[in-house]
Amino acid sequence: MSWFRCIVGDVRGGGRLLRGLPQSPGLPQRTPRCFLSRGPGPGPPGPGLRTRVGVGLLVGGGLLAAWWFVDSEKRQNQRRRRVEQLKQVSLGQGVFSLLDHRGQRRTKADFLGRWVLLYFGFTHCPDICPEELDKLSAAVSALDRDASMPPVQPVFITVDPERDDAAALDRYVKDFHPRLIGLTGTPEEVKHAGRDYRVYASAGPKDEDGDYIVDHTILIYLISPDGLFLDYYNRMKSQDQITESVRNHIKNYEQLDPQPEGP
Ligand SMILES: [Cu+2]
Repeated sequence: MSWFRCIVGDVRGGGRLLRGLPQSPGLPQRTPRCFLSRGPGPGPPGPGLRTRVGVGLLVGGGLLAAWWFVDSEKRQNQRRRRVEQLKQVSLGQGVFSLLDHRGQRRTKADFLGRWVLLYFGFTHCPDICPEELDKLSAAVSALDRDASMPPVQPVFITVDPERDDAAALDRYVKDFHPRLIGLTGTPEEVKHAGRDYRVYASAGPKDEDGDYIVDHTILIYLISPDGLFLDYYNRMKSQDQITESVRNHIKNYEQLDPQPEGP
């Protein structure tokens, strides 16, 4: 088979080969020069548009996968570093084993994998504990209404195990959030749980009715699904401030840990 070959530039200098241009003899050397060739055919046509797009997509996809891998590695490393830093804070590092308001034994491990808002108080507290638990419950309810947020578990641990048995807690938690878990135990168990969060609690003198007030730390603690203390909220924090803070903690945490949580 024969066809025309066209060369741009000086043939002796190894000019660029063009294929299929019409024959145009007598043109200056630097313009395409075409001549009849009897060599092998031009072969199959070069890569088509579809092939080039396919290759482009493959290369792009490969780069994207590499970027994703590096990025997720980076986030995992950030997460590991943060967990180590939080462990050094050494708040809430121990384990507790207490009875819930239904009489079931609950340990700290039962709450792993869940966000927890934790408050220490006592059911006979005249004003502060109800106010703080109202705030805590309202923050949990606000987060419940946000479909992008995982459920946050509200927990109340008594500092007054003498009066707050499971039955008393059962009556009390109903006044706040439907998911609120009340926890109690022996004085030693309760003291141990409180000490872990550096909670101060001291019962005052009894009045003629045997009633007494317990002076105690007033803080709401935020615990991550790793069981680590992340933040605390004092009485000055409003329900909206708590909600916003918890929301931000959850968002930051999920950015560091893109894997979905287990059941
Ligand atoms: Cu109180």
